[in-house]
Amino acid sequence: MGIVENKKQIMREIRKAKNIFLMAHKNLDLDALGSTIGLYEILSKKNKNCFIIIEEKKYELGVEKVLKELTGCLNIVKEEEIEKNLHKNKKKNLLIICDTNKKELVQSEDALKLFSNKMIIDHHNKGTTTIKNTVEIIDTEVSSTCEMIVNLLEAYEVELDPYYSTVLLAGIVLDTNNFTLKTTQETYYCAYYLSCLGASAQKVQYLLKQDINEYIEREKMLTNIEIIDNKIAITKATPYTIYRREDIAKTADTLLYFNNIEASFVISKISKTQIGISARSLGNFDINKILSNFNGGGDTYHGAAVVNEDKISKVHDKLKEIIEEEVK
Ligand SMILES: [Mn+2]
Repeated sequence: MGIVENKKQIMREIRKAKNIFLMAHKNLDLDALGSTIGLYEILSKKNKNCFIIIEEKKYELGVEKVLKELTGCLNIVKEEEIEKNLHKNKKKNLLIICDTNKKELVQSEDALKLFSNKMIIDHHNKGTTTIKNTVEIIDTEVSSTCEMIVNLLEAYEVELDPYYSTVLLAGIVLDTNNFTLKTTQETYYCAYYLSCLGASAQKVQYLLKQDINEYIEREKMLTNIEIIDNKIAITKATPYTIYRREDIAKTADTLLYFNNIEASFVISKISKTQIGISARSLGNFDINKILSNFNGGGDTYHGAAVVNEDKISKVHDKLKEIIEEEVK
C-alpha cells in the first residue's frame, strides 16, 4: 500500500513521539540521504527533536557534498550519542528507518535495540532479516524512498527549501537511473513537484558527478561482455581487481543502455574471498529469481548477490548455465 494511504497512521506515530531518530542504510546514497533529510524537514516543522544517525565515516561523492553543504543544519549523531539524546519517557522516542528494511544493512544495528517504537519507510522487498515489530510503510512499486517522501510532503502540505528539494530530486534520478528504471507518471509528478519547490536539475547533475578514475576503472569491466539470446548481457571483471559493490551495480545499470539488452549481470571480486554479482532488468526478466540461486535477492528490476568463492569463472559458469536454462 502506498505511503499516502498511510499518512494518518504515520502522523499518529509522529504525534506520539517527541524525539525522533532517522537512520538509513550503510553506504549512504542520495536516495537514502535525500529521504532522510526530507523527513527530517517534515518532522522539524512539526516541532520534533530530530536526529540523524550516521555511523560511517567515508561517503560516496554526492553524499559527501550534501553533508558538507548542510554542515550545522542537521543534528547528526553517532551510535554512542543516541542514548543521551533519548527522551526520558521511552514511549516518546521513535526510530524511523529509511530506504532499507533489513537489520544488517542499517547504519547501526545496535541502535535498533534502543527503541521500542520503530517505523520503516522503504521501497525494497522484505526478506528474512527484515526488522521486526515496526510500523511498516513499504511500497515496492515506487521508484525510490525519495518519491515516497515527496508524496508525504504533499499530503502534509509541508514546504521544502530548494536545496532540500534538489537533494530529493537527485535521489529519484539516482534510483531510476535517469528516469529509466521503475519510472511511472507518479515519479515524473514528484520530479515536477520538487521542481516547483525550486529543485535544480543542474545542481542534481553536480551532485551526481562521478570520479573520473573510478569511471575508467569501471569501464574496464565492459571489455568482457557476452550476450545470451541476443538480450542478456553478462560481463566479468578481471580477477586482479577488487571492485566495490556500487561499482558493479553502476556497470549493470550502464549495460541496460545498449540496444536489445533487457537484462544485465556483472560479476567481479568484491574482496579476496568474495565474488559479487549485480544485476538489472528492464522488467521482463526476474532478477530476484536468478540471484536466489546464489543466496542473493532483489526484485524484478535489480538485485545483488555475494558468493563466498574466489574464482570468478566458477560463479560466471554457474550463472550462465542458469540464465541459459531460463531463456530456453
Ligand atoms: Mn532507494
